Amino acid sequence: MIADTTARRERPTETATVLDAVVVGAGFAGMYMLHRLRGLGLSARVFEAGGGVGGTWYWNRYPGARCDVESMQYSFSFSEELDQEWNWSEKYAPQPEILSYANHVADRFDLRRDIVFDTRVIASTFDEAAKGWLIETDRGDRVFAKFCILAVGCLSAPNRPNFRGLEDFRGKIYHTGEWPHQGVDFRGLRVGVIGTGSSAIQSIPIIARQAATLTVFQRTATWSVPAWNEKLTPEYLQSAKADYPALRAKARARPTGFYFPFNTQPALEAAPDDREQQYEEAWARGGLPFLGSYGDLLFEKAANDTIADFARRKIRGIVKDPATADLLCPDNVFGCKRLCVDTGYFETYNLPHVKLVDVSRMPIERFTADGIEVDGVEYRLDAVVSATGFAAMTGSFDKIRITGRDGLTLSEKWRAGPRAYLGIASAGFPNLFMITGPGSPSVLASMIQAIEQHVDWLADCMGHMRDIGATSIEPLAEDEDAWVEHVNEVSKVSLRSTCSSWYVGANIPGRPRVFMPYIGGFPIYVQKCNEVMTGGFSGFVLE
Ligand code: N01
Repeated sequence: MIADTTARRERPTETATVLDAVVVGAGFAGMYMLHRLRGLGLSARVFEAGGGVGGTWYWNRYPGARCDVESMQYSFSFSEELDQEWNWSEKYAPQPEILSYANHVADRFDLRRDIVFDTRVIASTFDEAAKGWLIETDRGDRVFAKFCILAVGCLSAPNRPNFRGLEDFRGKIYHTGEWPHQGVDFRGLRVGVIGTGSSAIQSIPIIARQAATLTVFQRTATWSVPAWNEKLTPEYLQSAKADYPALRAKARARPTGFYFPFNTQPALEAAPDDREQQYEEAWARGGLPFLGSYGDLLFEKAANDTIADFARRKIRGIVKDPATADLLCPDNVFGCKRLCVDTGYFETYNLPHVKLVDVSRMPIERFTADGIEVDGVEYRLDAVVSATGFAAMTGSFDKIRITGRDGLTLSEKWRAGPRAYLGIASAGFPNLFMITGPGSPSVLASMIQAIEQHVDWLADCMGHMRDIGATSIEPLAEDEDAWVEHVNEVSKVSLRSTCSSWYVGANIPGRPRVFMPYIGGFPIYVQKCNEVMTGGFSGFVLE
């Protein structure tokens, strides 16, 4: 039985509304877009499937959910007053606090009056004659807008593997990305967790504290670094805020869009003892910056082997049972998949009621009425947590029937992989924009900084169109092709393109294998976007 997470409020249907812009999604991207559209004096409406703002942080309420970018940097930078008035309580903010922040932003900028909640956009169709979009929702709304802006998120379409026998299972199944708002009480239950990505490694230690037994089904072992999360002191907050704009500027200058100490020296040029010390110190600081220990870790396999060896030794040092430790040691490139940041993940496997089941060679065979069967063995379970991730980058677009020129749908156009100029717009779909779309740094940068850059660019673009009296904008196919080619070429330089991650769509059978985010670095990407703008929107046709 799949757990239900939402209840919808009643409201009248809209059928004759005409707007300058419709924004799909009220996560951080949709909220800031609405704010900028209002600033331009444009009429706008946001449709949001959830019952509140916050996007990812609205849906992902699983135990232990928190950010892996330091909270002082995981926030909007567009308002110095907002920066100064908000106080984060921990180095890595927990999900409830990030959701409170999203609600605070919505209230502070009076956003809610233009957001329609509990409403999913199901179709968006280009009207050639009117040069605009007809947007349809699952509540029967039909709204016309000149611009349609997709702020649908990169990790928002849950991946629910179609295991045999799912409907036979008598217990409850919860997806981490659609967690019940009232929470789940696992006390006394035999719980199974499928998956060992970020969502799983954050929730497993906490579920283990409640459950009678916990069985983790692992297909691929995960690289994870301790968070060493801590409370933020008033003194720290004060010193960080003393020159917040400088911190923001330093962050924007980094390939990741967030700031942390980064050692550009190659690992292969360091003496083994120095390297060991460097890794020890970086491990003691913890988090994603561990990957910044040396400059060549994601470019040279031999360099990567040094950090992978170190991390495997750490896992073996934590996990007492050697067979379990072996299973938990990844054999792929360190940081190839999104690196996880944990609190007590590996330690959890030392608990007597926690068991790890390898499903790499023998996959989950089926669900039974009483549990999950692997390799002829039935694991008896009362509840299952599906931490199986998302149809990343394109899944949220696929959920909407987006029809552009000549009846072509975006899903058809993207069948062999996403194609978008700068990850912002796609040829054949005039006046349709995507925020942090495939082909932009998006998930490889700090999401809020990536969102702000896109929204600012789009607002400037729409303001420019208004000033020159243009009513339509669309990328040129040859510029889009060149950009997509460039995104692919750049990805080959990084070891990140070498493993079966969601970056390349390989977590879900049947998806095309294409490296989707732009890995050339945030500042280079920003420079390209700025050049396009100062060059009179080169690569776009404006009419
Ligand atoms: O999803 P994932 P996630 N049988 O795709 C396994 C962000 N995020 O929700 O690796 C068995 O990473 C799958 O196995 P494999 C962050 O960017 C951030 O954890 O494909 N197992 C994998 O172990 C992150 O990267 C935070 O072999 C199956 C797991 O399920 C992204 O969201 C927190 C399976 C899915 O892992 C996604 O993370 C949470 C099957 N049929 C998320 N199908 C922060 O800290 C899938 N799996 C900010």
